[in-house]
Amino acid sequence: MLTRKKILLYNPNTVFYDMPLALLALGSNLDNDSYDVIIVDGRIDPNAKQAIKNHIKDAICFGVTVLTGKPIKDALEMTQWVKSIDPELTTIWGGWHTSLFPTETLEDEKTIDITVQGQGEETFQELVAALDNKTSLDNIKGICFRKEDSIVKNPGRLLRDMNTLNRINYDLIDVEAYFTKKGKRQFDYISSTGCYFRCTFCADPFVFGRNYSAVDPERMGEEFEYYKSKYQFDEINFQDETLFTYPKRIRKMANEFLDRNLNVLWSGTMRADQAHRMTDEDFALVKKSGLKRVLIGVESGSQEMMDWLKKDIKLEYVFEAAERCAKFDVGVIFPFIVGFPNETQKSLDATISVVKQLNAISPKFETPIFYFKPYPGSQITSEVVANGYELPNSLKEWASFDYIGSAGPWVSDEMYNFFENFKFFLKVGYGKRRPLFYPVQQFSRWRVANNSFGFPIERKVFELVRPAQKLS
Ligand code: B12
Ligand code: SF4
Repeated sequence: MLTRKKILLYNPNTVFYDMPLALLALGSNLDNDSYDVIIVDGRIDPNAKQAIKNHIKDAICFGVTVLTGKPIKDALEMTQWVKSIDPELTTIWGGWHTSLFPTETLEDEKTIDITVQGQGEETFQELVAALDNKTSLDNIKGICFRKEDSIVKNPGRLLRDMNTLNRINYDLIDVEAYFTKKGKRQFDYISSTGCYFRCTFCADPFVFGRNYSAVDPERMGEEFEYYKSKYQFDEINFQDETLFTYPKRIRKMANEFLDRNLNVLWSGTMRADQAHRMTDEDFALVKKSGLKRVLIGVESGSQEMMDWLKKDIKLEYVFEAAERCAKFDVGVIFPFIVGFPNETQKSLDATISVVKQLNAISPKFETPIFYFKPYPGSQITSEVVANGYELPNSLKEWASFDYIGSAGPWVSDEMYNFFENFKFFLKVGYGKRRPLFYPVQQFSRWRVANNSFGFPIERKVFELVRPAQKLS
């Protein structure tokens, strides 16, 4: 019997424990008879280096998935370490950061041999075959690579229909280890790639050119029946950019769940305009099929600001979505962003007001507020850069470009302090009811209603007892 060649894949360290869907997608689309895929996850494997070392000798390549920000630090250290052990092993970086910075990444770091742009399954299949057979990389679409002394960028690849890709083989990871780390039997899944919309703070339109592809609901029904019997999860966490793009598809998916008696809870992303297009019967159906929570990006309470962000959403749709989710007992996370370039006090006040109104509708609503950070690949970022804002220009600098605790220069200290207090007292006042803390919760609500955050002694005490966790 021929021994299978090894493909080593690495997910860098971050603090959340979402399953490494990118690496699973790559590994599941390689020929199982020829290749043995090893996924090492810096978040799960206590000794990731040793895990890599065990396989490095027989590996064809070392692939890393890379998000912009702190994960780059670990990705970089691990790649340099791998190269120091085996300088001949081809190292490949893929994911959002290298989709945004194909050539720059290679220019900056000699230990990275190839970067991959956009959807990766087919590109990786071709890359692995070329590396295995020692053939040319010249015709592989969607990559950037070193050739003699120069860096070559090949043409991009069109988005492939997700239905033509293989079912994800979750046995490539230790699924139970993720459940344990998450503290719940929550299964991660992505049912679509890309997004049709054009929000100016988001990189998706740049990376996928406003294209979109989704798995058919019938196939999802079959897959989940199989996965559920195998992994016994309670919840499905959809990682799609916009899960509710087509109400018809979601209706079919919900019916698949019900017909197959899946009996799971599920969560995913929904836009307010998509909620507007759904009927009450649709809401009743998705609820019955297990919908637990949706995430609806609002970003701003000001219609003017929303229009500037090209959200293509009317503020009234947000309230309509909120009322209907409350009616059907569906939880909602409504994320907001403050501190956009040139954002006025009027716009901030509008956001504060909408946040308060949403919290008053249902105890199942959350309104996280983020500070605008010019993530690369978005229209706003291009504009601020044209106006003199300097983005990091090395991988090392990108590794410190983390969104927690590092608001953009458009956020004054005063504004930052206000929102940190606002967020804290919102959470205390409108969070889980705790009879023992009833007076504190009521006082917090008063503080929020009156924007009165002087002497935030409650916050100081809380932070002393439970210091804030860093994101990544
Ligand atoms: C899960 C997730 C996370 C997880 C990461 C889990 C992990 N694996 O480490 C957590 C919760 C930690 C996270 C955090 C953040 N995330 Co996030 N996250 C996602 C999300 C929802 C899903 C990612 C995913 O699994 N996709 C499914 C897989 C199959 O797709 P994929 O990752 O694109 O992989 C494909 C290709 O990129 C390529 N590929 C990927 N890796 C590799 C590697 C190789 C070797 C090859 C060949 C190819 C390849 O092939 C894959 C298959 O086609 C995406 C949105 C989305 N739908 O993609 C946002 C997204 C990636 N996150 C984003 C952002 C902004 C953040 C945050 C800043 C906070 C926030 N507001 O969400 C933080 C900070 C990140 C950091 N600096 O630590 C942005 C992109 C930012 C960027 N430039 O990197 C996205 C795109 C959301 C958005 N539209 O703005 N995130
Ligand atoms: S923010 Fe969401 S809806 Fe807007 S472009 Fe990005 S992925 Fe699409």
